[in-house]
Formats: sequence, structure tokens, C-alpha cells
Amino acid sequence: MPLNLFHEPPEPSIEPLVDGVALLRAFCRDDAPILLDSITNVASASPFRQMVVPSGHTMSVGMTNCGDLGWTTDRTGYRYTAHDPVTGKPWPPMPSALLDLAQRAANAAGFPTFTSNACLINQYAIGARLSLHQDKNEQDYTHPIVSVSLGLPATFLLGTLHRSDTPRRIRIEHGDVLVWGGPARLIYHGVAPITAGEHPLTGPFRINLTFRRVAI
Ligand code: MD6
Ligand code: FE
Repeated sequence: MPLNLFHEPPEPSIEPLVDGVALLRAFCRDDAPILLDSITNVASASPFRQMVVPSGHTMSVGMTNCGDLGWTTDRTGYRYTAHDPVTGKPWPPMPSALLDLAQRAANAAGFPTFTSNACLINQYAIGARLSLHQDKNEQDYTHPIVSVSLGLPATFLLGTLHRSDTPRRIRIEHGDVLVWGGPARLIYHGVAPITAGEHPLTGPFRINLTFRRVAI
């Protein structure tokens, strides 16, 4: 193998992490500019906002959504809604580049029938983090979640079904896609605080998309 003197980015690959979680390295790196344009369009209609969780704490991550349903939280709880509570309008439709990516990634990970109807878009500034949680507002856990990372890298905390277990720390880079389902669907996970940096396409931010199938 030739010596890589120029630190070229890694080739796309599929890495099983635990049963039910596949890391598709660099899966959407080449599509990133069009994905980011689509995200900018969504955010111009439904802007990023820092939501309040039932405890009263304001999340450090900025969030918006596209698709038929969007994930929101306020003092009264977590839920999916058809309308953006900030604008009062329906969430923007899912851009075709996003819908198509979610389907291709799910297919590559062994979920060929997955089609997403809800996409949560997370914007992390430097220092933003997501504490350990389970994704359990979707009702039907037979569908996987497709999670796309763009911009600054992150340390993903991959736990188990038990909150008290120490999570594994997984470095996630620009263009990586995690597909998450089956026996792993309800495992605890989070994101460590984003460390300072600058990405050529997103500047001082990390963007994460989580595509789901939510019961209407
Ligand atoms: C993030 N992701 O990576 C947050 N949830 O910014 C999640 O919370 C997540 O990546 C379920 C499945 C995959 C995920
Ligand atoms: Fe999650």
C-alpha cells in the first residue's frame, strides 16, 4: 500500500459498532454541499432555536425540522408536531436530497424499506453537547434512525440499554452516517461538547440530521 503522505481523507467504509448500529464512514461526504444548501433553505423557513426541556433547562443545541412531522420540546414535554410552534406553519417539506440520502444509507445498512417522514436538524456551536438519552418518542421502534454528521467532528457517546453503563466514545467526522435500529434502537447515547475548530463548509459548527419514520 502506498504511504499516504498527504493525509487524504478515508475511503468510504461500513463499520458495525454493536448489533444494530452501523457506521457508514464518509458515506455522504461528496453530497455535503448540496445537503448543506438544503439545510440552509429549511432554516430560512423554520429557523434554528434552542428548545426548553421539561426540567426548564434550555438545550445548548439549536434545532429545527423538515418533513411531515418535527420533534419539539417545551416545559410540558417532548412530542412530534406537524406545525412549527415558532412560525405556526407546517415544517418545511423534506428536500429531495435529504430524503434520498436517508433511503440510500438505510439500504446500505440493511433496511431497504425505510422511508423517512421526519428529519430533526441539530446545530452545534463550539461547546454544545447532548446529554445521554434514549430516542423513544416515535411509537414504532421497528424503523431505524439514520443519523448524518456534517462539519466539525464530534465524540459520539454510544451507551447500552442501561443508563449507568459507561458509554463508548466514537469519533464521528464530516460525511459519516450512523444507521441505528433493531436491537440497538433504544440504547442510551449522547454527544460530548464540541471542541473549537473551523470547518471549510460549516465554519464553527457541527450539523447533525436524524431521519426517522414517525407514526402519523
Ligand atoms: C447527534 N444524535 O449526533 C445526536 N439519536 O447530534 C442523536 O441523538 C441520535 O445520532 C438516535 C440515533 C442516532 C443519533
Ligand atoms: Fe438521539
